Amino acid sequence: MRRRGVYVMLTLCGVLTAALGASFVILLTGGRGADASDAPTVTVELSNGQGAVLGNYGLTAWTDQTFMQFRGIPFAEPPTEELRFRPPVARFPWTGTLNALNFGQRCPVITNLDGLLSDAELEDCLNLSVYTKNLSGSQPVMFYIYGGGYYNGSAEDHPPNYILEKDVVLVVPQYRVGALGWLSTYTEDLPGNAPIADILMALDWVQLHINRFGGDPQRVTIFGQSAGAGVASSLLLSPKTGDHLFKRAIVQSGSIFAKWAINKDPRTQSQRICARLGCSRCEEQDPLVECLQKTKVQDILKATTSESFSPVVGDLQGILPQHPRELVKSYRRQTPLLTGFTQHDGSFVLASYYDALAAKVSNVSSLSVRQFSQGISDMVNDTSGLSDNILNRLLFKPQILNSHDHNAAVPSYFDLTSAIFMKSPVITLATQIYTLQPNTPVYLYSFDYEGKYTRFGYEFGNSHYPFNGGVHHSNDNIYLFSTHPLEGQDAQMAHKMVEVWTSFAINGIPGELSPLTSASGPYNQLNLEVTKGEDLLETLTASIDDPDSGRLQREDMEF
Ligand SMILES: *[C@@H]1O[C@H](CO)[C@@H](O)[C@H](O)[C@H]1NC(C)=O
Ligand SMILES: *[C@@H]1O[C@H](CO)[C@@H](O)[C@H](O)[C@H]1NC(C)=O
Ligand SMILES: *[C@@H]1O[C@H](CO)[C@@H](O)[C@H](O)[C@H]1NC(C)=O
Ligand SMILES: *[C@@H]1O[C@H](CO)[C@@H](O)[C@H](O)[C@H]1NC(C)=O
Ligand SMILES: CC(=O)N[C@H]1CO[C@H](CO)[C@@H](O)[C@@H]1O
Repeated sequence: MRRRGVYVMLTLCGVLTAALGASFVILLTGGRGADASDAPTVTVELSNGQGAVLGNYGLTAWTDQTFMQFRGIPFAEPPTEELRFRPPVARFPWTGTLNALNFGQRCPVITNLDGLLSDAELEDCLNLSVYTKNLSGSQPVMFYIYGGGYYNGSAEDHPPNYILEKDVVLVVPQYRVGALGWLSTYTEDLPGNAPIADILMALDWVQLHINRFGGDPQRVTIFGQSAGAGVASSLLLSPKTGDHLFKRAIVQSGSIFAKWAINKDPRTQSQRICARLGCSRCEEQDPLVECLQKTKVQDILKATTSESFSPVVGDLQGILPQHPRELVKSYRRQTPLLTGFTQHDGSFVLASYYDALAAKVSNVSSLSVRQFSQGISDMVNDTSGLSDNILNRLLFKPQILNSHDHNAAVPSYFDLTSAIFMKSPVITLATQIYTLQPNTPVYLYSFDYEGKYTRFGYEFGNSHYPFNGGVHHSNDNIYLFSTHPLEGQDAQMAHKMVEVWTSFAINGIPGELSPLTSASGPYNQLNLEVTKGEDLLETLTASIDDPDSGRLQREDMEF
């Protein structure tokens, strides 16, 4: 059965609304950290009398260098009971040595709950993992903010064995996901954006302790992908982010300017969930809070599988006091930025949409191309309709629009979904920041490499779709985190990606990439070779302009 989170409601007249955050089936694979139960260990004394942590060793993927790994270092108290939904509370110092040989619990996700654990144990997930080759060095720090549609993700899913080939320290913090993190009523008990506060606390932890791991607290680069890109770009815009916390930022495949990145009405959502949990007087604050704080983790997760979660504007912590459109106007940070998307970054939205549609109408081809594409545009609800109309006009050949020739329309569907959900929000972030800070480098990329592995249909398979995934959402991460057994050109691509990402962290220059010199370009096509494109708007029609776009269609399959 498809996950209920792929939540797209379709009315018969073809109007589509989507709780898009949850339709983000972000694709992660299990971690592949070294199993080193009887291997030698290493102890690091944290700063400020915090106590010590015990780690062990791993090997890098390509040259078998030894690195040290400290997995599951707690940085906050368990956000459970009255701390649930609240801003994180810094971890009380421990005495002696804490075992950091294993990843801590991932923050609760319905598919990954250990039924034997208490809620306090399940919610005790605010851990971070540190990987380093040299405890006495002063190396650049890369701080990764995972994706997972704001409802999933963990440190364990992001093995370090490629990135540690380079002389950097990698930190992967966990942050709260789903209802347990994002629910808000704009009140002290549920102030909103708790997961962003988790990340800010982990960044504070880095400032305090990372030198003990051979990291330079003055050279921190944050990087985040998908939902993690939403969080990373929020940090850039937030007045709560101290300038000292990081020096550079990488924002992969998404930004806070996307429709899916902001939760419009969290208060109503909280009341709806409260009612679904069988609690009463959900419209009143005290019973609502009591209900949400006392309900068991598992029941909250069960009641919210079809809800979507994301950051909120106007949280009581002041993290996003205004809409990003407003916040960006006073943007003053001089933080070099590397941002971009995959060539077919929206094809997973197309896939979710296709599934939802297929569940609703027995024969998707009975809809015209125009009706099909209108359903995609309606997800973002541009009330003037101007952008929908222009997109239809530009992306589809007129004779195709009223036809049922969906195979011929596939490249247009790819561009439509990619532009709306990923490319446009990224381009907006890049160009707005460039325009306000033209002397701070902004690099924009399109990740164009098609290798053996893909995250297309990672969870449920992809063979039932009448199209391929192309350079799918999250495929860039296949070359940054060691989740797949890469060979040949795929391994070469991983070398390339690691080189570009780490050199940006090390010296602020991402290999041979060219920075924007105007708000229209140039941009960089990331492949085995990096090539330069003149006008970044070209990326919006990458599929229809591609002479080889026929490979995206599965001709043998009917829509
Ligand atoms: C679209 O926006 C209008 C006006 O803001 C609103 O009334 C309507 O409910 C929205 N529809 C969807 C599907 O979000
Ligand atoms: C969350 O991610 C894990 C690891 O990739 C996966 O096994 C699990 O199915 C995902 N859960 C959901 C609800 O998508
Ligand atoms: C670790 O870093 C220190 C300080 O930069 C350096 O002197 C030392 O040689 C490094 N050790 C290794 C094993 O690279
Ligand atoms: C689905 O609809 C298309 C277009 O109306 C039609 O050509 C096709 O025969 C239909 N397929 C089935 C299985 O009904
Ligand atoms: C491996 C592990 O679970 N580490 C820690 C994760 O965080 C919790 C609380 O923050 C600790 O209790 C665990 O020891």
